[in-house]
Amino acid sequence: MKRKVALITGVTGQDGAYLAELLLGKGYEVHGVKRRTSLFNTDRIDHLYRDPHEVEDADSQLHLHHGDLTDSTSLVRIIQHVEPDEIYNLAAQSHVAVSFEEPEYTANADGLGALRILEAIHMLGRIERTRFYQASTSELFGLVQETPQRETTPFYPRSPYAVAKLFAYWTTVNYREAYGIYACNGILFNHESPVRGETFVTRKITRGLARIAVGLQRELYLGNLSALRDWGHARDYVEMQWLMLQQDAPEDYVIATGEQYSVREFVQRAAQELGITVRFEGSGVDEVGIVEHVESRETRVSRGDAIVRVDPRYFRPTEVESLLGDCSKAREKLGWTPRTSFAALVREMALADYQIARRDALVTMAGFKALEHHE
Ligand code: NDP
Ligand code: GDR
Repeated sequence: MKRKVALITGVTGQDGAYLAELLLGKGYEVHGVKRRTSLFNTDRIDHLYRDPHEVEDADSQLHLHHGDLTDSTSLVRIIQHVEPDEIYNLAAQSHVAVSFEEPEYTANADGLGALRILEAIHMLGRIERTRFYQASTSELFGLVQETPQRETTPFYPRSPYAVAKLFAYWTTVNYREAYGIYACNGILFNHESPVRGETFVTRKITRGLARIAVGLQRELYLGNLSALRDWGHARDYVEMQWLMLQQDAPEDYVIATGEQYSVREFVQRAAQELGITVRFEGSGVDEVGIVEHVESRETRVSRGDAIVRVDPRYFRPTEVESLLGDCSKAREKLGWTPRTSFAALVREMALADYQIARRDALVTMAGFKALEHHE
């Protein structure tokens, strides 16, 4: 039987890496679009990639193609060449705060990018042959009109990122209705992992606190500590992306855990995992949170005392204060439920960052300057 062929845009990102691994495990021939960068950007997928000169069954490997969501010619060329059965459009300028600084680029990549792929499928006569997944987002709900949010909740985007994603959402619906393409929106709530980008709040917290735990830094600067999010694990969520394209008819689905925590609670939980105490300081802090010291399990450490300071620099011109999803439709129609609890997610991320921080601390002790990355 012929292998199914999948094309993933954004394959070098968090979700792209988990999805590529999932699809390769299912026997797919997997192709990914990566953009040209001046430094290597394939860290998250290096474990999946084999030099084509060195493998016998080249089809079972990950194939990479240079392309960009802002460049139709590259997208048309790749789709024509790869002839995918399924396209997962995960590529995006995905940082909400950055979208206020680069609104036009964000609209181009995140909004028009989806249109370019859908139109390529249409123009190349692949309507019947290529299924399309669009990485839609809970940010569409923005200033929430109903809690919890589900597929029928009205949208109210609050950033250039969310507005661009709104365009992509409706373009996906429109191509489905106008041309009968099998196209779905996954309206995914925040999902994280040890390979989450370092400037998203969860990873910034686990990375920062882990570095504090090993003595590499003392302070962590954050923005709105009161923001509430519904955080799940990326590994669970990519399974749902695949499932959505395996049904008889295309539909849009909300994917969420149905549990909500604040940024402050995330900090406290991560500090607990690392066995450190944390003190919140700075303007905008309405309470002082002291986390009880947790006596060490083997993996826990007991070095630092973390100071988390609020820096208004990280506030957004318009904020999304509270998101909470209701994924009943996905549960009932697709039999999907999230597997990873909030506690397990934070633990996995904190421990992974602790390993990295410990390595960096060893390198520093050996006389090398540790690499500093700030948002
Ligand atoms: P990441 O930021 O980790 O990955 C984004 C990917 O898109 C990267 O591979 C990046 O390449 C690529 N990319 C960015 N701009 C372009 C472009 N112009 N052309 C081609 N590729 C580009 O995001 P996630 O993996 O977390 O998210 C995947 C998708 O899901 C995104 O569309 C995001 O908006 C959406 N989403 C994410 C949620 C989450 O909580 N993670 C929730 C809901 C939706 P490079 O590696 O070179 O930067
Ligand atoms: P979000 O994720 O904007 O929800 O978008 P992010 O982790 O950036 O912010 C979550 C909340 O935390 C608050 N916050 C901070 N955020 C960042 N990045 N840095 C800080 O220092 C900080 N301090 C507090 C934010 O204000 C916000 O309220 C993510 C992205 O993955 C999108 O692509 C995706 O669509 C949505 O999730 C669902």
